[in-house]
Amino acid sequence: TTLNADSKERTYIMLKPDAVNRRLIGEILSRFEKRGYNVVGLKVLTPSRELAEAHYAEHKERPFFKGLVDFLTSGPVVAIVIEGDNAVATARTMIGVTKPQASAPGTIRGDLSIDVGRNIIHGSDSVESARREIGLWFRPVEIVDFKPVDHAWV
Ligand code: 3AN
Repeated sequence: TTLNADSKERTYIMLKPDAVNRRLIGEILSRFEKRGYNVVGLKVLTPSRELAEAHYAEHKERPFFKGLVDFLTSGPVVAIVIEGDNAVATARTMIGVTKPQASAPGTIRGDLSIDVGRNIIHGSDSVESARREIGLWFRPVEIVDFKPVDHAWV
């Protein structure tokens, strides 16, 4: 089988403290794996305020910023780098929209959440954001150069 030119696109996925507390790590990770994506970076950590604020820097002036940072730093998150064809856009489709109640059934938020402040998962919104966020959360040595043996089954 041949790999197309986009097959190495990477996106940053983060399971927020609500997902970890609700023990949804396996449920959510499995969706990406079953879809055909490779997990090339994975760790559990409780983010510092500095890291959470840097991650959400674009929302600094929004009224919900402090609450968002309080929430993200309240407990462990799972930081994930997903790799595969069109990973950024496909992951966003799989996640749903910002408001869980507007997210279609079948999406991660649409199946697993109802509260915008507790929407369980983050996914980069562009290839450029993905590059920035992966650099923020991972050191290069923490991401593997993964060469799948065969892609015929996905
Ligand atoms: P998404 O995560 O869908 O890309 P963004 O980037 O617009 O959404 O917002 C980042 C995070 O900020 C969301 N995941 C959500 O947790 C929080 N957020 C966004 N809008 C609101 C809001 N109106 N009230 C509370 N939290 C919000």
